[in-house]
Amino acid sequence: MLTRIDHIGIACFDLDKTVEFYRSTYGFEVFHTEVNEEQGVREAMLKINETSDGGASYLQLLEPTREDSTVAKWLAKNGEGVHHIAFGTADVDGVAADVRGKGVRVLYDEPRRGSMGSRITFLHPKDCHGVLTELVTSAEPSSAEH
Ligand code: CMX
Ligand code: CO
Repeated sequence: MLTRIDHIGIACFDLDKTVEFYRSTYGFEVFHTEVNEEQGVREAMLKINETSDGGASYLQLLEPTREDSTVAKWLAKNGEGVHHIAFGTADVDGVAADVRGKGVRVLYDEPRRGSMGSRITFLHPKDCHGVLTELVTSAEPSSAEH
């Protein structure tokens, strides 16, 4: 069961400048930053609000760390903008299996590590009406998440 919009992933050329735009324009502050070498990104998570499932919704600002990363390739083709959406669930394995059974390509055999120790997988945009879709289970889902 998907219970929240966990984050919107936004690809940018310069993470620091983009963070400053969201801070000075809207007042959003950085909640967390990290480099995810496997995904080839340096990222900032800006928490927007808590959600009723015990989780939260974020903006995920993404800057590529290497030329061959998926985000670098996407930026070269499209320029900056919304790269993916992510739905939160307490059971990324179960939801991935369910959507796979409905004929949607799930990109990873097993979920991989995402922001803040979460477990993530992706659904192919060509099977999701043009939207690269991520599924997320937080590192420590609260008991309220279901
Ligand atoms: N949104 C919508 N469509 C997309 C897309 C995106 N983000 N990325 C690629 N596509 C489309 C392309 O436009 C292209 O369509 P056309 O054939 O009609 O031109 C098609 O998908 C293939 O695109 P491509 O440029 O050849 O890219 P690849 O097939 O090499 O890779 C994908 C696409 C989805 C498999 C790859 O981006 C991927 O594995 N993504 C998951 C991992 C990821 O995005 N990590 C970064 C974020 C990490 C995080 O959120 O923590
Ligand atoms: Co993401």
